[in-house]
Amino acid sequence: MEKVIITAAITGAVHIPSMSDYLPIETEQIINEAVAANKAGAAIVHLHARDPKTGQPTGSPELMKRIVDGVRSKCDVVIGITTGGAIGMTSEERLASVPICKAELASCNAGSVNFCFSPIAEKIKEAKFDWEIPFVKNTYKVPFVNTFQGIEDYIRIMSENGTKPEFEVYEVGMLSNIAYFIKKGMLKGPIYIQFVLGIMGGLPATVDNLLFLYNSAKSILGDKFIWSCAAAGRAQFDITTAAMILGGNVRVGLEDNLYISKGVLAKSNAEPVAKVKEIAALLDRKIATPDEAREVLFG
Ligand code: KMH
Ligand code: ZN
Repeated sequence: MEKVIITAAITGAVHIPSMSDYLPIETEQIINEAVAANKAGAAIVHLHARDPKTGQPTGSPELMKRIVDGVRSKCDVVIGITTGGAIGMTSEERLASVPICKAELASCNAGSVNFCFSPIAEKIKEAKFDWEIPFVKNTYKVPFVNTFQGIEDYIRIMSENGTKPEFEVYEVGMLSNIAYFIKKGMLKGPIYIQFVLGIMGGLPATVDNLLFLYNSAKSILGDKFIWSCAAAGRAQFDITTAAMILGGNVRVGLEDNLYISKGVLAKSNAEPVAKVKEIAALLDRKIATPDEAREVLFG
């Protein structure tokens, strides 16, 4: 089996600061977390920007550029930036960092889906910041929009800037959306897919669903795709372990799961990276370096 490419998704745009003091929100903190995750074994980091004072997700290209430059100056990890942004952001906001950062990878969400995390509001007794509760509640009524026109624009703008799309797939129909753009001749080189399970509105995080997506991808796209798997919440380590058994790559990190084990908050992104690296070792799978990941992703 190939080496496992570990991606660390550092902070995301789902969790809110009131859920964990360890969620990185300041720019330097996000940079340092990414660098430490790389030291712990991550070959790729997936980055979102947050307002350094309030932790609110932001599409600010200036902040993203500061984060990307900071990480680049300190290590050679493969950098992937988000174009998913946060629920409610416009396409312009979500895409603004692509031409500014010219990162090696950017997420490209492969279809529209409900992406709800409003139940978080019920668990917060006292919010640290005013934006947090309205932000999570809003996801009950606002979908995550990724139309065909949108996906086409994202692919085109990434291609113009030397950035490879990482397709985020939450539902099986999204694989056919990717196939459409392959047929249209818009995608070169191996297709890179991130299966994201466990989002309320998408496929639940079960081994059956992972197998279903993996087998569907093989029948819809053929064998020429590279895949990784992320799972939101407590299923993170079960599902990423199953993905490694199937020969896939994995994504962990505080974007997807704030806990390192039942009831125990992860104190850093390096912790889940180290844990998944340990599981990989038990499965006899070696870890890819950033350059080895580049070889696989870009040939
Ligand atoms: N924040 C979510 C709405 C991505 O980075 O592209 C989307 C997300 C996926 O986090
Ligand atoms: Zn993300």
